[in-house]
Amino acid sequence: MQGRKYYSVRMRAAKDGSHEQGGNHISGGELLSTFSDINYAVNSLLKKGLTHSRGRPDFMQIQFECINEPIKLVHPLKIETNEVESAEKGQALARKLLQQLGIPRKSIEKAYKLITENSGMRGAILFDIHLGERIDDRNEKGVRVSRMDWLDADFEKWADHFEVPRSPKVKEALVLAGKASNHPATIAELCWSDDPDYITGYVASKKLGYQRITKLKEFGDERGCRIFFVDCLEALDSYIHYLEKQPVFIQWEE
Ligand code: PML
Ligand code: MG
Repeated sequence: MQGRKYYSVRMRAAKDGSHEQGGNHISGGELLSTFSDINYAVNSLLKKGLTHSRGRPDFMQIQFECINEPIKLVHPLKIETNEVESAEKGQALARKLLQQLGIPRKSIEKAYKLITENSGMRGAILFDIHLGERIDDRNEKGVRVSRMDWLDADFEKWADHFEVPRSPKVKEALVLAGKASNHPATIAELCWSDDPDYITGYVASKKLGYQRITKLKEFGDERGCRIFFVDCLEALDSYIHYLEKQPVFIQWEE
């Protein structure tokens, strides 16, 4: 892996116009690819965007660019699955985990209010745990964590070992959560899917790992959430730069 040239390959798809025109976000995807695999990478992102449960896109952008910076290797987060009976119980557990991570209760409540008001975003909200306020200025776009991947063979070995589904959705979420929580300013990430057919979500952090919660919303609900609880006000620009630009491979086995 080291010493090879990699390309960041990205896709975003929307319906009723592009994202810039106010269209509805359908799907996004991030990969790192060698030059010889770009064809495969572009096709897999194309398929992802074209066959999405949120609907048929009428706008899609796929782009690739060469990565010139060294790629950071990050270990996967430890994983735990919390089976819950209802979305209500799942959300109560999510709040409890956020409190365990030292986030003030008042900030958690404010964050939930923000989530309810911004459920159609394609990127993430950055929320300062001390101020109890959103601190990015990306409006409805949010911050898109990018330039990251996990080689399938290594992910599949890891998934079999920890008895986790080998699903691309789980892999993508673990890649993103692993990259983000590797930065010291990330205290926690709270996420659930905007896909109507997917109700599992998670609270991720360096301290408690990737805490999967089997139910955080009802089937059919297209409102998703991705919010980072951060402690980084004075270094916001470099934090956003890390999330968007630092190339990362998740790697379990050497
Ligand atoms: C997403 O679809 O955007 C996020 C999925 C989060 C949960 C993945 C999992 O099952 O662990
Ligand atoms: Mg989605």
